[in-house]
Amino acid sequence: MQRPSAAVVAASTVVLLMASALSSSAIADDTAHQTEAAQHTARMSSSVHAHGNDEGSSVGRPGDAKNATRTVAVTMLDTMRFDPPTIAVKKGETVHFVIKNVGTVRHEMTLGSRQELKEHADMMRAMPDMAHQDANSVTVEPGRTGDLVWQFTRAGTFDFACLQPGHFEAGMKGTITVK
Ligand SMILES: [Cu+2]
Repeated sequence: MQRPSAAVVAASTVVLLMASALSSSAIADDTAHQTEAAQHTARMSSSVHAHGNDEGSSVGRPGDAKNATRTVAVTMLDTMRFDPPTIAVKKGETVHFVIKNVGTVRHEMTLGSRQELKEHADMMRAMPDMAHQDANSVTVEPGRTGDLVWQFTRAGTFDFACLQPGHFEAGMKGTITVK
C-alpha cells in the first residue's frame, strides 16, 4: 500500500500547485510567476507520472535485454558507495547492469540527471517507504542481485544514485558518461 499513498500525497501536491497557479492568474501582471508555477506543476506531474510506468527520462529509455550489447557489473556497498563509481558507455548503446548488493541494508540504483536525482532524493526523505517500480531504478535487498537494462540515447554526463533515505546524501552516487 506504499505506492497509492505516495501517489495521493503527490497528487495533492499537484492540486495545491495548480491552485497556486490559478490564484496567481488573478494577478494580471504576474505572468512570470504564472509561468514558473505552471512549469513547476508540469514538472511535479511528470515526476509523479514516472512512478510505476516505463517512460524514459533525459538519460535515455528502458532497454530490451535482447538488444544489450554489454553487461556492466556494479556492486553496492554499505560504505554508501557504488563500485565502479564511473561508467562510460557509447551513445545508443543498450547496457545490461547486473547490480549486486554485498551490504547488509537495502540499496537501489536509479539513473537520472543530477537534478532529477536530487529532486527524487528529497521526495524519498519525505516518503521513506516509497517503493520503486520505475524502469530506470532497481531496488536490491542485502545479498541479492538486481538487473537494469537501459538504452543511453543521448550524449552527456548522467548520474546514478541510491535514493534510499540518506544514502544519496552520504555519497552513494556515480557518473555515467555517454559519448
Ligand atoms: Cu544505498
